[in-house]
Amino acid sequence: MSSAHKNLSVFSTENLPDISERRFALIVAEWNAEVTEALFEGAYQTLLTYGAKPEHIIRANVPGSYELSTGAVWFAQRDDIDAVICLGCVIQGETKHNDYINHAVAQGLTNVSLKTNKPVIFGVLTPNNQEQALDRAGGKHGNKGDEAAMTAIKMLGLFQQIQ
Ligand code: DLZ
Repeated sequence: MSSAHKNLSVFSTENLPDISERRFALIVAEWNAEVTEALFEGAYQTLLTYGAKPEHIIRANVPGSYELSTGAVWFAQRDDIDAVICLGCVIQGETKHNDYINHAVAQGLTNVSLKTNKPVIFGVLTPNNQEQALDRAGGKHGNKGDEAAMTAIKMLGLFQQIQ
């Protein structure tokens, strides 16, 4: 397994679905852009590695992680989108601002997924500092963007299996 995909070792990569005709929206928060760009690269490359076509992957930026839920519902409601992957990084600050954002996004993305009956993936890092974030965005703990993309692929496979 390549080092870029080492965090995917938590997943079995057997029996993955054919995603060559699946369409994905990748929504990326602009706050902490160094981190979220690395998450995007990881997610994008993982989708390509497992068979998605570049022309089937749409990217949209939102200002901050709080806006991920709104971006997610706009894309998940579209008939031509099969899964939405949301990427953000909320770094702990001196106030509880991060807690409010994290809870709102987690709840918001859950609601979007249940409302639209599509995989909506929570690819949001919630680290204490920038170093912890970079460790999880291509650093020593792998890239959680890869993991978010693999989660979307797995959920599409599960949905296909149970139909
Ligand atoms: C305001 C804010 C703060 C303090 N920190 C972050 C952060 O670490 N990561 C992030 O993605 N967004 C942050 N934001 C912006 C909010 O997500 C949101 O964009 C604003 O509150 C406007 O709704």
